[in-house]
Amino acid sequence: MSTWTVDRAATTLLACEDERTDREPITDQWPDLDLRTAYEIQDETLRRRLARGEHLVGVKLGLTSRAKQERMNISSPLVAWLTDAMVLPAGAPVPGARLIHPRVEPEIVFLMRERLAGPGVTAAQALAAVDRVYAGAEVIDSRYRDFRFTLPDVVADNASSGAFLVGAIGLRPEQLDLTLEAVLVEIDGRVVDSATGAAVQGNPAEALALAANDLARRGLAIEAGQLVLTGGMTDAVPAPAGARIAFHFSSLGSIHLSGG
Ligand code: 0L1
Ligand code: MG
Repeated sequence: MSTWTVDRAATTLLACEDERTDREPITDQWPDLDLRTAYEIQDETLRRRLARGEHLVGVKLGLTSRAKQERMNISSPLVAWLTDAMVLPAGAPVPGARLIHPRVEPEIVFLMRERLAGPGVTAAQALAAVDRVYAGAEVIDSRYRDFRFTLPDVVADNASSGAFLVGAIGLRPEQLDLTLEAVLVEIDGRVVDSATGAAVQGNPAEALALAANDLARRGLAIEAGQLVLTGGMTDAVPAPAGARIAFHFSSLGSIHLSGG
């Protein structure tokens, strides 16, 4: 019988984060860890973040694009939490000194005007609850060595949350075509990857609906005023000290980051 519990897993993952140490996947020692329990671990880590003074600012989706799913060899999207401690001020470098092995990915971000509660939310209903759409950059940082994990592992680990940045241009949803919104990923002046919003579940609004419906299974909802990161559009890129990373969106502007 496994000696792992929700409490022990939450303590272990938050300690890895605080101490900047990586580890083997929890499922190596707790192979029976199921998704429901993994989300309980995720919620327990959120409870502890809030207890130490962080504030919940939104929701993030992970593994919503084929590029990300193929890289991680996991075919199901997942949902996790964003707190204010993860916000990266514009112009700040990737906080390499507090992270283990950060990687950066471009995302489409929604700012919610209304509460969105599943089940049964459609993409159109989801979009109707959005106030503004932004470009975003997520700095992911798995607590698992070499980013090796199963779906329950990464759910428990709050979907590799690290830091995130929201761009300066906020458009109303009707001002752009989310499926055609393109991003070019540039590193040190060289374009290394590209995608459009269609990479994210066919339409980022589908990802938003998915998040609301998924949260509803736990009796939760996306609240007005919260941000939703809809998931990496491309594979994530490493952010070594000194690297100059830019995500150029077709309508939402550019986000510039330096490796730290
Ligand atoms: O580490 C990971 O790539 C899992 C989190 C996925 C984040 C994303 O797809 O946006
Ligand atoms: Mg992401």
